[in-house]
Formats: sequence, structure tokens, C-alpha cells
Amino acid sequence: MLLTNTNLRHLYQAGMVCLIALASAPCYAQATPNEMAPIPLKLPKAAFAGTPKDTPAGTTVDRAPTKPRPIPLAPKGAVNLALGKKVTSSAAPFTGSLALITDGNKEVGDETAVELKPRVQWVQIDLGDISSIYQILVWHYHGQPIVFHSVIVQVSNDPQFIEGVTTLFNNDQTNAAGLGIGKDREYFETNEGKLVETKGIKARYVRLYSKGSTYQDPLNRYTEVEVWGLPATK
Ligand SMILES: [Ca+2]
Repeated sequence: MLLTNTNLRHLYQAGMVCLIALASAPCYAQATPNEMAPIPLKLPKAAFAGTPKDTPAGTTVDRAPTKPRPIPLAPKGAVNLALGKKVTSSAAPFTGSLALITDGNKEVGDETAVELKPRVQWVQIDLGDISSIYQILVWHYHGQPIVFHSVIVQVSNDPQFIEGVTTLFNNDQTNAAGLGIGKDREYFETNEGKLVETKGIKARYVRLYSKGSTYQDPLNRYTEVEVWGLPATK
């Protein structure tokens, strides 16, 4: 190709870079980062309108947002990596199956949430491979505007969560989980789910802690967890 100014401009616009002094050298396409786009998130039906004006005693709940939450972003092609993936937990469920957490059903119902025993419990999702994670969404139980306690979200490549653990969210006000007092605020459960942005962190396992809620019983509940990101390339 004759390297006229017009051709050079076209090459740059196409993401191609050549060394002008070495016109015979091969041209390489620049590695362009994946374009970010809204994730195709489908929210479940809202079980109630708005959130209470008064925050429950003993919580650090943020006031209800006045604007709708922007749709979270991830690179084009991102999928819910958690869908259908295996879930383990700190103790056997009280009622329901751990598979409910990644079955894709986020609706409120009598049998759509798994119940775990009281006190601090965790659930853990195995994504199957180390993947780039951009957004995590958690629906504990959004049938009522309740507040779950000691919510912690971590990722690691170690299934035991001993080595290389990154904490992405922590609102544990009392260090109940023994992982340190969290600086994040507590929040009301809604049909939007709790969003945790993770900026492309690479990990295989996602672990979520909680210690009951302001609901009428001390159980821990999960309706769904979504982990949006790019599947590992082999
Ligand atoms: Ca579910």
C-alpha cells in the first residue's frame, strides 16, 4: 500500500499502526479493549413500592435513592457466568436447594429462595474457570424491604478462601464474620438486587456471607446471585 497521508489516516482509524520508517514491516492491529455496554439484566417483579422512609434501628441503611440505578456495564459479550453453576455453603440448607441461587429465577415466591440456618453463613459459587468479572448482583429476599446483616462479597481462585482473597463488598458492622468491620452501608432488599461493581477482576470462586436480617426470623436467604463477566478463553 502506498503510504499517503490519507492512507495513514485510514490505517489509524482502523486501529492499525505501522512504522513509517519501516514501511515494509508488517502492520499489527492494535489490541482494542472490549467496548463496554449495558448488561442485558432482567429484573424480577417488584413485590412492594418504594422503600421505608425510616431506617430500621441498629442499621446503617442508606436512604432510598431518588433516581433509578443506571444499568450496569460490562464488556460486550459478557454473560451471567453464575447461571447454572455449582453452589456450596457453610452448612446444609435449612429449606430449599442451593441450586436455587443460580437457577435464573429471581422472582419472589414461597419456594424460590433457599434458607440457611441462623448466624453467619456463606454460600460459594464455582464459576468453573478463572473469569473476568465486572458486576455481581445479589437478591437475598426481596419480598419485603428487609435489611440483611454482615453482607460480605469476596472472590478468590482458592476454593478454601485462604490464599489470594479479594473483598469486594463488606457491610459487616460488628465483625461477626471475623473478616474485619466493613465500611460499606447496609441496604434494603429490592427487586433491583444489590449491585457490586468488580472492574474486571479475575477469579473462579465467589463467596457471599450474611448473618440473618431484619425479617421475622433469623434465617439467611438467597433468591439469586448473578456474576456478569467474560468467560475464560482457552
Ligand atoms: Ca433463583
